[in-house]
Amino acid sequence: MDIARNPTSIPGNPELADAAVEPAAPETIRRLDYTPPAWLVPEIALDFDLGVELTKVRATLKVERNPDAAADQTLHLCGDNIAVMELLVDGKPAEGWSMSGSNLLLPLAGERHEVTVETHLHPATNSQLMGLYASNGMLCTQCEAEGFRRITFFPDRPDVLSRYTVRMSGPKAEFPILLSNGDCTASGEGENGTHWAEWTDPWPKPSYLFALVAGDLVARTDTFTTMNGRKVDLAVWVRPGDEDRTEHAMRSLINSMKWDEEAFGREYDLDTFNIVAVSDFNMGAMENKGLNIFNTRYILADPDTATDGDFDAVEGVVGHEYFHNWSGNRVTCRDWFQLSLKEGFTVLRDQMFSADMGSEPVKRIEDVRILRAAQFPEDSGPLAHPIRPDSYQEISNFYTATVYNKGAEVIRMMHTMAGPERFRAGSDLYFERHDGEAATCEDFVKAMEDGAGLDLSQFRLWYEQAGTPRVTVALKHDAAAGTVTLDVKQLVPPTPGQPVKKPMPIPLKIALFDRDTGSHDGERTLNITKAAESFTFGGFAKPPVLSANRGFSAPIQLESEATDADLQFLAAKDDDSFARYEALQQLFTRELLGAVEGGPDETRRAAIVEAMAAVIDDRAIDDMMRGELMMLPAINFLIELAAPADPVALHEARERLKAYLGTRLRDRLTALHDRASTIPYSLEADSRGARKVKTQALILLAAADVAETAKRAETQYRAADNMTDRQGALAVISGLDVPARGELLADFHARYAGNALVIDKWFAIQASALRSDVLDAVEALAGHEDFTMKNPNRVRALYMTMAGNPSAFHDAGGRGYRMIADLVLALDPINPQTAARFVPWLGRWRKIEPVRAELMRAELMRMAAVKSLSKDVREQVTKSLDTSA
Ligand code: B3K
Ligand code: ZN
Repeated sequence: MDIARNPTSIPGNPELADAAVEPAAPETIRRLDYTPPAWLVPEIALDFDLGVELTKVRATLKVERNPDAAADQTLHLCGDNIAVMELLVDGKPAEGWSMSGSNLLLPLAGERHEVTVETHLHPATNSQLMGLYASNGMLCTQCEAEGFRRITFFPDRPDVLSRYTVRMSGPKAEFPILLSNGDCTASGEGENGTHWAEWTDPWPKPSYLFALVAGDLVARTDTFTTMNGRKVDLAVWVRPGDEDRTEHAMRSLINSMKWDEEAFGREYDLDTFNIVAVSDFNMGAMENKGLNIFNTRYILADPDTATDGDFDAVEGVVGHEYFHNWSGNRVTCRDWFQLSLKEGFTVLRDQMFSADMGSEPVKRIEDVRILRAAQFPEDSGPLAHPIRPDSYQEISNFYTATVYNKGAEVIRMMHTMAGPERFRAGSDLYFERHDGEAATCEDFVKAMEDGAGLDLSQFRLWYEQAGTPRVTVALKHDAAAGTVTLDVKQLVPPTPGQPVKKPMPIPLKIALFDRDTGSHDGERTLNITKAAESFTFGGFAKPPVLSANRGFSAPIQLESEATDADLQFLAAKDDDSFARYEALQQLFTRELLGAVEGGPDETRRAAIVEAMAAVIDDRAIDDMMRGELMMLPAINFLIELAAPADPVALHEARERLKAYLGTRLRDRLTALHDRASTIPYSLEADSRGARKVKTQALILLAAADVAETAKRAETQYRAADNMTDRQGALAVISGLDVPARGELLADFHARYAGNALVIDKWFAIQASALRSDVLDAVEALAGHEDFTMKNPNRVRALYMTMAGNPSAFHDAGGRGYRMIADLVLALDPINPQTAARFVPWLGRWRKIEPVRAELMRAELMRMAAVKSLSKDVREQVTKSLDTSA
């Protein structure tokens, strides 16, 4: 490593060390370069003297040589944007230390030492929201992945586990509540209106799980008694005034704790569990041991301000962070390449939890929709990576749909192959074997092999190879033999750095339906292992209808030769809800892709109307499922299939199909809306289902009859006693050219003034409107007094929504692309992590028709030419432009 290259790193000179450090050329970190840490830190004591402008931190590390590592005399401590104010070794001023870039190198002669370092932080100006920062006057931390090094010098890597003792003191009036990980072990009053608290976490943890919160907070409290009788004090901390919106979060927490005991045998392990909600947060939430910190968006919910979708998101994220207590905290990751070890598994766990709390089939459809809209494009684009990546420059860029959602699908396949009992045996063994360790994906796979009795040798490819396998199925009937043969072929497309792929093992669930009886002879799981394979089944005098990848048993792109009649049959008869949904989606997809190529297909359109009418009429399905079945595929998914795509042509074809359905099904949709409107508000499934179909009906009707639907939507808006109905109606109206539009948008803004989360909705509703003037609106909203670049939720509400609105983002003149690039450049110096999240939208240029593709690429080049780009944005821009893949 390069030591002391510039005057800022003169050892022992805090004044100079505080000066800006030249950004180093981005270094690529490789998975195979892993080496164990030379020094361990079994204990750390942190002492915070808190202030929003200045916080002083004194860290005392007990360090000892790692017997399992190569001998190294030098202790390497990571730092980022911090300076050494004082450095002691065993109580005496340290000697011979130096800086290497922003890291501290300290030569140590003995086997164990005590190292004390003081740093000074400026939370008020920390706009990156990593490390210790101020949000609305409170102090909070975010350390994953590499934020702890912005607080103190430390071996900031997940395989160094330490016992933490934290003492903090500060003005009591400003920070009446002082929280950290573990349990509060002492507290008291200090001088001059200060007070202090000491928190001890008995569980060794990596630095990324450290957390501290200080501020004026109020709590909803409750208790939970674990399966072995431990009484846990629970608290959800929010700003005064928000406490009435925490009931659902608390209920979700209690449900999560109970569920993890029952479903996975996992018990909570401290006397305290605290959740804190903060408004300025880079992502959804963070699983810090015993002190989860959340984006307010995933905590605050009540019927007036949160939609049913928001309620579900709160439940899912509260569950997710809680489940990390075992899958992430008790068993953590050896290095950041293993991120999916905790994230993929925990997403699967939260999906299973939400399915158990609500409707399993509906949850499955929602999860697949997210995977297809977010992960499939990633997997087929320039940023494609395996769920266990091989290299990175900035780890923050790898908190992706691939690591999270595809990671969950991969473990779900193990669940499918093993069955629930054996899967549970595998997960029990994993937790037992690796409790207290920093583990690898390989450890998980091995535990599943040993505990669940699976042979996963070929299956490991799912961790190694990127790209969504394309699987083609074709059914051949032999009337004479009474057999049917299924030919299955697979192709894993090339991805950056992986030009040639091996065939993947794929558990493919199928059923063969009798056309006459509408039933099948049982579901089969085929274990596909080769590039081409055939399976023959007897007992078929007549050709059956194939239902394939039932339940979305594998994260693949399936292509079949099913006729429209087959799809219509499955859409009406399939007993697997996902397969039924999928058959309809395929019908829609064929029609939309065909319409762009050569105009609508009248026969197919008629079949779609018939299928949709059957869905609306079917009393055997509940409204939650009906609402799912009524949704047309998202443009961002269609772009994948049409590549190179004309997104606006696809969007227009989709609008025309909506209008066609709205016209042909007008009476049914009106009746559906009327029926659903009579069901009173509650959080029960029938009431939620009613709200879902109401909005779906309005969406289709609006495309057919603007004036009539606007009236209907306005009535829904004005009568609404809940946010789902109000937002659903407003979103429909905001896409229409009607007088009520401006009035209702203004009403919404005035009604919820001061409620940040609802004002986010107000921005998002306008940015998602399917209107030709949406970019003008976005530009105007960027200048609105409620807009700020400092709050990631607000930035995402406006710009992430616009980027996901194909008719806006793909504006023919390239204005949408330009606006996103401008945003990235403006946001990068403030918050690089959030800025980098916008780059992949432009990175999809290869999927888009050549004229727009060139405009997208030009914006990437414009960004690439900016010298001061952060490491985060630089990596995404460079990879998005790379044509070598
Ligand atoms: N583990 C955190 C994510 C941290 C992201 C840092 N850039 C939230 C979660 O997945 O639970
Ligand atoms: Zn997570």
